[in-house]
Amino acid sequence: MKQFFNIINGKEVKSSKTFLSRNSSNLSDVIGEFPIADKDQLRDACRAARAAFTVWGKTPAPIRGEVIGNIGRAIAREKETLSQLLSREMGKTLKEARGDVQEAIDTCYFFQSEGRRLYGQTVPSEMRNKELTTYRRPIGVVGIVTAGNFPVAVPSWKIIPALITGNTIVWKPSEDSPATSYAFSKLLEEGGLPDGVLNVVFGLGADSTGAELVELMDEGLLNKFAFTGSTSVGRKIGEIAGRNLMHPTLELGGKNPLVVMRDADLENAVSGALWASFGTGGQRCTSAGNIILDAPIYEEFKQMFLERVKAITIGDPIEQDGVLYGPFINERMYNTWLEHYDWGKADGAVLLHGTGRITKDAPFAGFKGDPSLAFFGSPTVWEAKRGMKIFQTEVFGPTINLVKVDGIEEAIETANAVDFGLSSAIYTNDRQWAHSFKDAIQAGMTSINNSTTGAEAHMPFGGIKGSGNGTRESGIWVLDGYTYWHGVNDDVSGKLQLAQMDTEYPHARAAFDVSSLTK
Ligand code: UN1
Repeated sequence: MKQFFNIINGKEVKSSKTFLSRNSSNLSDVIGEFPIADKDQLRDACRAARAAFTVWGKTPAPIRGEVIGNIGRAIAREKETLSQLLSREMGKTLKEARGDVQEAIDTCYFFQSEGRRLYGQTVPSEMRNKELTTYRRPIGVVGIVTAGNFPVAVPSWKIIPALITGNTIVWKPSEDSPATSYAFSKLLEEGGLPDGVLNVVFGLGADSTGAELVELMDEGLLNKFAFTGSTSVGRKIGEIAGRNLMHPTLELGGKNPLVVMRDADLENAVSGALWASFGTGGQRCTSAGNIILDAPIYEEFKQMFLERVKAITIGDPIEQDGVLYGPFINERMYNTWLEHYDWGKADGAVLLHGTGRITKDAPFAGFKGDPSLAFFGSPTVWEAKRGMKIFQTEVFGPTINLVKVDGIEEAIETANAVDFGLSSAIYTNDRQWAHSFKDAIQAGMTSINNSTTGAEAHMPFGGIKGSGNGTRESGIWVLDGYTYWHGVNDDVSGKLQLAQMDTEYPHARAAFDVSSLTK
């Protein structure tokens, strides 16, 4: 079996405990054995990152940009192999895996040139012979913990901006996709990162390496934390970061609304809703949670949607052709998903489609292959109402609710009636309705006539309410998460000039009374 190691200060480092990574579509296929880094190893990684920061933080930003460009080209060269590994390990389709990897390439190419900008400002001073300028400065050592559903794209949204701005990193990748993360890390190294700039520590999350890395904020070993995952873990990280006066990047859960109005192109809306609900088996933070349907098209949409649901193909996305979605990323996520059947029943929601795990005894017509090899979920559709637990709670898996409303106002109110605010979508051709939605929806991201998923790599990604703490990833906006502003006053007057006190404020002249002209 292939053995993998932590990467600390450029060296491969073993740990005494290990875990296995498996093919999510066939759990008997072991991909490799990975270390569970212990707390001392995490401290070593932080110290290596601290030492490397003194060099990397001072490397000219355009040179750091060259390294980022090299990384982008290395990932582009390995795109196909990396996508195959990603699909095998994590279970998304190859088409989606290629998209995941492409998003990292796009991120590298965007930030390569940012190395030649990273603009500060020149600001006029109120004093003569004095110049004011601002600089973006790196924050220091960044701790990163990421989820397994986007093993390349989402880490790249953190790692690449952190690197271009001169920070150094200790990254704990998800235990669901460690081989993909290891391969990605080697391509990052290949680009020309000095030893210690990127340290990669493997392990589990709760009560393991992930939680221990978070704790190191309290030991003063980290200056910044970035996390993508559940709202409950994000809150804990936010608390620890807060008492250490750090501003973490937190990308958390969602219960994303997709509204379909009475005038919408229904074919297009059904396709968008199906993809938003079941693409990646519903395991995206941007997946749709509630499809909010305008009353006049409710029945027609429901029939069209259910027909498309019955025709979905599910299976191992590498072994079978035409699969829309593959397995659950792991057994724990399957078990958590299964619970929502009880919530729906308890609240009186109507189950329109879905039978839990796909097995030989509970088959699904569109399933290809042997369902006992992994955890595959049957596409599940509920008729639900505002206030029900399945309406309010993020269900990470192939589940969607249809919710009936009457008119744009009720649609927007319903869309906002959850504690999350990540992505959102509306299907309509009415400019006024689209405008009202855009104006009133409580979300960090909105699509008009497209799915809730599929943000482009250079747009601000992030949410409001329970979906995060207002930080944004991607594009120019992410730079604020990995830099602080340094304001510099340069006084060449040769004397002590006091702002506000020695400033030559003008003396106004005698008041001019306009009414004197009309008297
Ligand atoms: C996530 O699920 O954590 O917008 C990220 C999208 C993808 C990223 C999703 N580009 O759906």
